[in-house]
Amino acid sequence: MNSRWVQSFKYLFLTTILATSFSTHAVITQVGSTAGMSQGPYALEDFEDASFVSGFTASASSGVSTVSAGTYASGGTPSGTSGLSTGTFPDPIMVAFATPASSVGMYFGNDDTCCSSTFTAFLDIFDVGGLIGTIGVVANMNDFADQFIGFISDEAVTKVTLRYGTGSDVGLYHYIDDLQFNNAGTTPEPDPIPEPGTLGLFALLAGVLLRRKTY
Ligand SMILES: [Ca+2]
Ligand SMILES: [Ca+2]
Repeated sequence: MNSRWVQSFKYLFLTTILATSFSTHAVITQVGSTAGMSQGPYALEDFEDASFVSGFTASASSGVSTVSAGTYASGGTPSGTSGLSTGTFPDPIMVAFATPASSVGMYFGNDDTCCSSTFTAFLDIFDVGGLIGTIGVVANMNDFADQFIGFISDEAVTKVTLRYGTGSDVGLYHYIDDLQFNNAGTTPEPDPIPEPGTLGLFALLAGVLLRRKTY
């Protein structure tokens, strides 16, 4: 085997490794408002009563319940007069889906300066195999549930967990409202976006063509 083919083989090997390793990653795109939730239709739960829409289960280690937006979020609410919080604090809220979703979002609040100077609200995103991504929003610390955290994904998501900071280092009740989620099985995939795996293949082909021209 001459040196040209040895070099080509090395290049092919490395590019294939890169393409394979990157192409398994989920493409999760964070959206900043409900307007960016483009994989509808969505189910919406406004937590105005204890009878929730079907398709999800909310839980926390200390339990969850609907609570007063006036008490927990100084009345700053995206809907009605109540939201969802936990039995004790701090305690992250997990939302699991009966049928996998590819897009989930919610408002969060109780970002009260009483008990924290600043924190980031994180949403951990899981599929059947475990954690596939995390998105975050820096809280504006006005107590209101006036910030949205959400995403669209190219992978089916089985559950999400909302946590303030690490989930245990912010002395506040986690509080959410207007949870929305879709059904990954009946919604179209997002517009095709070149994935790193695809880019790697292009790089490989470009490299081969360049080499052919060079020699
Ligand atoms: Ca509400
Ligand atoms: Ca706020």
